[in-house]
Amino acid sequence: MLDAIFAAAGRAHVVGITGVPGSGKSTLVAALTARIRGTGRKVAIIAIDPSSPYSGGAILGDRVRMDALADDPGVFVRSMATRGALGGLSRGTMEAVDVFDAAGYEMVLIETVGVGQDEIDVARAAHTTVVVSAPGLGDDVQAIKAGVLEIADIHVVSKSDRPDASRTIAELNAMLSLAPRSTREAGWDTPVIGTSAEKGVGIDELMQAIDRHWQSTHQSGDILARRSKINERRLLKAAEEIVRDRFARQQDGRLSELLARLDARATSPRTAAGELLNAIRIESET
Ligand SMILES: Nc1nc2c(ncn2[C@@H]2O[C@H](COP(=O)(O)OP(=O)(O)OP(=O)(O)O)[C@@H](O)[C@H]2O)c(=O)[nH]1
Ligand SMILES: [Mg+2]
Repeated sequence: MLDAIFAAAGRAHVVGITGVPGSGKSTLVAALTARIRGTGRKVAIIAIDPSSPYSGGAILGDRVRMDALADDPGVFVRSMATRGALGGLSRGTMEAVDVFDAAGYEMVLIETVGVGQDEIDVARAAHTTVVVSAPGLGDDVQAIKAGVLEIADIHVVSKSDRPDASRTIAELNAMLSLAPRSTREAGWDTPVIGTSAEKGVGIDELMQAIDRHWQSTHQSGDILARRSKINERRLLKAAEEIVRDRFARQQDGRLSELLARLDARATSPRTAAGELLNAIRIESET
């Protein structure tokens, strides 16, 4: 069924929204979704790991924020745990994207808490990556701290109703003007947009920037490279998973035998790995 769904997918605009805990992602996603709905498009929201220790109580808060959207049949909200997947997004996340895509949702928004590797991961899964920074969460611009400056197609400074927001916007603009050209995409100037979900400021501008980025990637042809990269990553991850799964099933047989030989230094890890892969292949052929 997943094969059929994958074949039917490929039209949706997948937008990753990432940022440090509490930066206002969920509030922004709710406001943005309402705005996108105004254009008639259907929106699916995947919120990654709401149970994370970094966002205690977020589920309830998100429910409240998403409540206004709950009665809208054109919006589907799905929370997903990372299930310990390296890099935050599990294979299931991308399969959920396929399901929404094939079901005719024009926009799929993926909200991930940016704590380490996760924001890089969402950037590799999305066509457009929005990095959210909140003013006053630290002295430095948080995006720099997390090393995510170059993954952002669009920077958002949330809570722009706060007095220190303009300083954060200025800092981000200054950092971007220093960023090496090589990390920039042809024909795209990464905008820095101040938003206040509470006051309804900048939401329209953000939606337009997201739409413009989508158009820009199509005009430059970059969308093809992005799609290909996403597929490559999914293929490698799936292969990894299959191999890990098969290894686990070798636990009692071939694996323990190889381990014994390794312990005796009768073989090397590399040679043993080759033998293990051979054993797996023979197993799957029979
Ligand atoms: N002043 C102000 N506060 C905001 C705004 N948007 C969100 N907040 C507040 O910031 C806090 C965090 O908002 P969330 O939307 O839950 O942030 P988040 O990034 O999704 O948080 P996690 O998912 O826990 O990482 C809440 O208390 C919001 O009320 C805004 O535009 N202005
Ligand atoms: Mg959230």
